Amino acid sequence: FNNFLHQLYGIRLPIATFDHGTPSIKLSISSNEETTEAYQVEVTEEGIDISGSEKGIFYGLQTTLQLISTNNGNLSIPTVSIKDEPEFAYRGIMLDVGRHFFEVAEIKKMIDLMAYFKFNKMHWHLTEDQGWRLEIKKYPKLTEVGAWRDSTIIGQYWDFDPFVYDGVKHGGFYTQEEAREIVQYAADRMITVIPEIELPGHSSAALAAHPEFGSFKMDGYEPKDGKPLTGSVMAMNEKGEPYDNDLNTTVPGFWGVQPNIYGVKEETFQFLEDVLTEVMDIFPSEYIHIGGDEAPKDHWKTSAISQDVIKKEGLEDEHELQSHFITRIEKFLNQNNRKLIGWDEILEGGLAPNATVMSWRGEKGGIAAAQMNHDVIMTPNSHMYFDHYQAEDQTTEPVAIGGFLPLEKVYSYSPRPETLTTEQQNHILGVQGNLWTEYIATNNKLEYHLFPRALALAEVAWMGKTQKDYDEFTTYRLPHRLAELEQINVFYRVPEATVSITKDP
Ligand code: NAG
Repeated sequence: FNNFLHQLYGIRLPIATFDHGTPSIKLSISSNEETTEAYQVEVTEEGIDISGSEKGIFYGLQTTLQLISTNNGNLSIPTVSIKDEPEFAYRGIMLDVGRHFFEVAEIKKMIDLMAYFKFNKMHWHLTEDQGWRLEIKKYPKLTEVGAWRDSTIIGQYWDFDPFVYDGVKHGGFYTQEEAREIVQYAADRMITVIPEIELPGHSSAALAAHPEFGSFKMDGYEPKDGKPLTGSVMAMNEKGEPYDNDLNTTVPGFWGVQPNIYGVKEETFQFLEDVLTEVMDIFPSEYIHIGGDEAPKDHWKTSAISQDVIKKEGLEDEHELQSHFITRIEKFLNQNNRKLIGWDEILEGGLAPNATVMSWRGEKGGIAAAQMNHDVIMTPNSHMYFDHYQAEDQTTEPVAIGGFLPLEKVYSYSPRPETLTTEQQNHILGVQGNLWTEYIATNNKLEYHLFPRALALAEVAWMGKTQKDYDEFTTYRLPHRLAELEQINVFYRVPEATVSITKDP
């Protein structure tokens, strides 16, 4: 609290000491209930009283900070009496560090901001086709090989044929010590870090390091008519040669859906369990995210080993094979007292028995899961994809992945679909904004995509449908918050209605 106050106004306030004459802040624990985030703030001329659980007091402090303003160089705070608690228990932001690596200092800066806006989950997308970002002691090649790519495609991949590359080596990874430091830093700010280790798809970087855990050519498949299978993208490597899109022997420097995925075989399960064991040791979170999205099944269709599993297990098709794969990983996580969470594709072929679903292709997957009494996090790409453009005229904005997501649309989102019964709605644990970083290579741009949209999400997540009010948000709170972001050097997009853009990311 005081550090932030100091950054904002160059002042620190005495906390927990009551000294008449000097306004001070008294904190009292009024609940030992660990999960409750409710708090009360009483501001009188005598001072500021904040009470609640440990978490509640933390949020009370954030509210107090947000109420403070300067008036001719003096700090002022209105006298108020507030009783508050969040609408949703899960209030998240996802950061993709796979497409581009971000330094520990920037992650900490984002965690500080998330805490200030009362987010309590950071979903950390640590592995991708284009980079594996977490040190795994048992498999050092994952970061020696998988954390680096030789070059990165310039512009959108449909802009050029053949692709144009920047020729710049890109990469980086977090040591286990750094990851632990982030976990602790976040925990001190009431934020749980949920790690994501993607499987069975989006795993090219891992498979570049360990092709033996893949499913293609490694287990007896011969290309038809000498032609390799292709994924959604036909590509050239940086030397202008056709990219071996099926084998993925190098870490790809272009985006899209890659065809090479993990193979369904014992040595792969052993590998993944080893990796997850180290991951669980670093991350105490209840949830472990296992990805599950966009895994093309072509290789499984042609792999003798996969087809054998289908036969042996009496499975219908490759979708059921994916479900078999994920259910086996879930069993392992559950045995270790963790819960599996995955993108909504994990519904295909049958949902693993205890899985929580992150609904990204709209709300459909989330609705289906809630109807099956599974827990859900809503993160639809229509309202919660912060990698999308913030202006309708895309030429006025730095290049992004496509899609248009203005502030107001984020604000308008309500995570509990009305088609669900009240009981089913209770399975919607919360909401999350996703920041994919294909086109986000710098800290400034990362912040520019997050802010101010994360502020709208903060109100969606905390206030719920009945309390939030867009006009009030933009008239009273937003300008104040933007001034603070400016003060602490956070890049943000100035919303159209306020002033013209003064900063260029
Ligand atoms: C999806 C991919 C993601 C990509 C993003 C871009 C999910 C769950 N999967 O295609 O890897 O970065 O959209 O908006 O979102």
